[in-house]
Amino acid sequence: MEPFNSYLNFNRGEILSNCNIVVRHLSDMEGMYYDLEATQKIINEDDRVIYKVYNIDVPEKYGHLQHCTSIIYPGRVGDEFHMTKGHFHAQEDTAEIYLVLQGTGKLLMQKKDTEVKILDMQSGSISYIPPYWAHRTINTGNKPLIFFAVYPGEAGHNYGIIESKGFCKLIIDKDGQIKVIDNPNY
Ligand code: M6P
Ligand code: ZN
Repeated sequence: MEPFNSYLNFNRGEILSNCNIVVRHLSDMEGMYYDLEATQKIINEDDRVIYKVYNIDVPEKYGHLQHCTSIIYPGRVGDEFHMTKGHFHAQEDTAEIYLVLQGTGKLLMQKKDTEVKILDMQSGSISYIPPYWAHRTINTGNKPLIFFAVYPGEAGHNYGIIESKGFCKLIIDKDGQIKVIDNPNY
């Protein structure tokens, strides 16, 4: 394989070459926000885009490094802030790094024994997600949250556990304050 450059628009988070783009509407995340009524209402109205991921094409193999940008648009579903689905790595002993370019948010992480860690995300923050921690990103601000991620080629995504149980904590807007609460459905 030959070396190559890609180009990132720092303001918009878009990568213009060598890329595949994942667009996640709310309907792609049904059941992941705890307010099911609010979810259904939004899906029926405009099924808004919650986030996009610009993935640079690299072989999903040991020795390579996957890298991408994610853009989480600001907003809430009910009182829960816009967020990614969240995942464990299919190859669980693989780590990941997030570098925030713009916006503010939280990085919610959880191990299988339900130990939880939440880190702040803001422009310039570099978060290290060690092996074995599931990770979800939440936009708690009123601008897009844009971050760059790098992880091992073979890591893969395991969504199953999160799709069925979610995380044990939720991050919500309570009267204009960012609050971490227990997930009533966990
Ligand atoms: C980050 C990385 C990607 C991931 C994306 C969206 O950019 O962790 O691997 O795909 O966030 O998160 P999710 O896949 O959980 O929807
Ligand atoms: Zn990951």
